[in-house]
Amino acid sequence: MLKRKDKYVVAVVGATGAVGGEMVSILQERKFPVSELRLFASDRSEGKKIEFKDDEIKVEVLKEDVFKGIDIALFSAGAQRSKDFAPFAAKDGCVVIDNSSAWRMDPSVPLVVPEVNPDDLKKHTGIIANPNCSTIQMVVALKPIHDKAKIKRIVVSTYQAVSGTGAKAMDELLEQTKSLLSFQDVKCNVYPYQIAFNCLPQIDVFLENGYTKEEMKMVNETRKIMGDNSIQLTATTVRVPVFRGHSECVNIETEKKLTANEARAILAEAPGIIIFDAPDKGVYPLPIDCAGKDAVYVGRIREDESIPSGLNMWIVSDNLRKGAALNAVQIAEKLIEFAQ
Ligand code: 25A
Ligand code: L14
Repeated sequence: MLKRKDKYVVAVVGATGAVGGEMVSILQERKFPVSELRLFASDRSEGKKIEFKDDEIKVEVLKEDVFKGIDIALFSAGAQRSKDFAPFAAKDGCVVIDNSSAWRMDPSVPLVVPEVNPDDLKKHTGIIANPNCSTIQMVVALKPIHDKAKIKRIVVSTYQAVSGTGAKAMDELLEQTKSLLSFQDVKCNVYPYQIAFNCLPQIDVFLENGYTKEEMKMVNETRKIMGDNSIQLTATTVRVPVFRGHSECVNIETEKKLTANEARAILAEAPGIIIFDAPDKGVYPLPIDCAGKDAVYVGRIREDESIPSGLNMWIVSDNLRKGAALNAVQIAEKLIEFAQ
């Protein structure tokens, strides 16, 4: 457990990356009680300077023995780094909040979205997992409905931004777009096929059951976070040429019938959600509007007329913020609240 202090020594591992950079700015924006910030990345970035408050902090190379004296480490340097280094951090008394898929399904590791299952944090033993971006925004919107009407089945299709893959993927979308607009050949380094002006129905690797790993993360993580293994769920995850902001088309079947208005009223009261739903005025959430914002935006709420009790909705959120860096910092804030 984290010991209560006025201020904490905080580390960001992967600080030069797309999510790591966002973590540094969110710590600053939310006035997180930081006594010292340490930044780590690969040797490629050693000595690079990153601004934090009125200081410039030098990026250090990640090593096994750097964690002594660090209270909280936010990891975002890929699953392999998390597997290799998080145990060393935990051994040295540092609480790890890990943004990768490395530890999420480990039964001894809490998988937490503060609006949904904050109390799971109390059981941590040094490593806490931050869920997958698409899963986070979906459970923020579905938990309040599950509590009122019990969700039996979820069918979700995602439209995911390239920033989920990191800074290199954002460069690839930009470069391919420039090439195509100037009649040059496109180069594919990050994705298997051209992403500019295209959609790719593959995120992460394919598994034996024909689903992608990203799709199965949504299935397994949703059940773990909601604490209900009886929820049936099937997912199709698609990459679209959007820089920032994941969108999701979500269909649910509930035990108790909810009208669209009842669902809207439940979501209007729920934490972390903003409803953008006025079809008569053409109002619904768009990734370009949600980029840089903290909330999970919900719109297009309507009854599924093909079954007795079902709903459709469109859920959008900034994948680098609520989907990653913000959720991790909110976990750290909850840990402080629980600290003694
Ligand atoms: O989420 P991301 O974006 O995928 O980032 C993942 C995070 O995990 C870290 C990684 O650190 C990053 O912080 N990480 C990876 N392996 C790690 C390890 N073993 C590790 N941390 C610890 N231990 P990093 O130092 O590898 O990341 C820096 C890379 O991210 C680029 N970048 C950051 N912000 C960016 C951005 N690129 C575009 N837009 C942004 N906003 C960063 O770019 C660097 O590539 P750069 O501008 O600092 O440098 C680009 C130059 O680097 C050269 N280059 C690229 N790869 C290599 C290389 N040079 C030598 N060897 C390479 N393998 C490029 O040619 C370019 O000139
Ligand atoms: O959190 O968009 O497991 O490429 C791995 C790949 C998140 C997003 C995770 C992507 C992700 C991701």
